[in-house]
Amino acid sequence: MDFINIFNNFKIDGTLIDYKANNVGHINSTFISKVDNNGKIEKYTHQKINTYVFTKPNEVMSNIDRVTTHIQSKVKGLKSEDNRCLKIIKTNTDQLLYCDDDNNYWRCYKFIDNVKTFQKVNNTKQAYLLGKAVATFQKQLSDFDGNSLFETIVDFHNMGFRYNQLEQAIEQNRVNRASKVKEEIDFLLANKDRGLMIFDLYKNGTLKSRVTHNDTKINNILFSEKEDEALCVIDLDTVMPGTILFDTGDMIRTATSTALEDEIDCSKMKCNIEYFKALIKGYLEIADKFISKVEKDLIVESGRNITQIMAVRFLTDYINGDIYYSTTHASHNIERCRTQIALMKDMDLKWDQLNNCIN
Ligand code: ADP
Ligand code: GN1
Ligand code: MG
Repeated sequence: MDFINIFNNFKIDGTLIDYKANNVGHINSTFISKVDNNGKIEKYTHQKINTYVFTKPNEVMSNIDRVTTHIQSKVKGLKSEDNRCLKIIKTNTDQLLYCDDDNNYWRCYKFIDNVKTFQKVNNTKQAYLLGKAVATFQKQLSDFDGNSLFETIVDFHNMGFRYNQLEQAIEQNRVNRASKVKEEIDFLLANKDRGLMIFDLYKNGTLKSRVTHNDTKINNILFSEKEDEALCVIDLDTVMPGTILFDTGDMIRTATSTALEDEIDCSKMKCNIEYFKALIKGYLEIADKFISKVEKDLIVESGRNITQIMAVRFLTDYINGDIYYSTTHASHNIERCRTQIALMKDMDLKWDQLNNCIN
């Protein structure tokens, strides 16, 4: 990869002085660069879009361009407004993407500096702020026409489709891993029917179609340095029409986890009720004004549901030989699957307590 060539293709004033990879996400390749602009240090994020996952990068960028323009109009005039929304830097030829000689698609954002990111929630305040940020994002886009967005990954949260992928992976058993994970397969197949419910209610119109983020895990949220606000929801590749339960689900999954997604010791993975309470308090302070009764009644179910879909997707990728998510070692995806199953089981043990928090 010739980073300097990539850098030179974007409209950036100043001299590149440093760049380094950021390996936090599971999908794109992210680089943070530092530029000296007449003595002022400025930072940028360059990302190589994973075109195995996002087969139409132009459609992804068209969505992000329109969504960020919309959110920018909502945060105009607020304190630290530049930190509240991603800002795309265009190419020298005014395009949203640069395609390099190897046919890799690159985009660039202004790096949002002086913020913090977390891999898991460490206290109730962070959970509360995360809930508020997700509801604020939904509110900011509540007047955006979702039908005009491209569906960047078709059937992304369609549980039936994800189970078909799992069943196909088991049948093909390409790398002979299926027999090693019988326990996980059995658990997830036993949970299939319940898991289908939310998507079925969305498809039959009981759950309203709205603009959703679809990847509201904690490390996609930027917090202020003082940790008194969650400023910005990033990673907008999957902003599409959906039910808001996809977003409540993923924030519950990641904000209530007592361990990292890839913790090896699953006994450490529990659902933290105090974090859940704080998260929902923050979320409902804003979302209670626009969510319906049926959506609210399914909030706890959404947490279990999105945790389940992640378990299914990690297991599928493990059985397929790690072709979708980035992994650092051969058992990475199955470790991720196991933590998600552990979290589902602990949610089940605490089911009544969780539901009581909503009411
Ligand atoms: P992925 O799709 O691979 O998860 P993300 O867009 O979430 O990629 O970026 C990965 C990480 O890079 C984020 O979790 C965040 O820490 C950092 N990051 C990305 N873009 C920015 C930005 N504009 N400002 C600050 N940090 C960013
Ligand atoms: C991926 O891109 P990243 O790392 O924020 C994935 C999400 C999963 C998540 C699990 C496009 O998110 O759906 O929830 O990993 N994104 C895509 O950690 O598949
Ligand atoms: Mg991300």
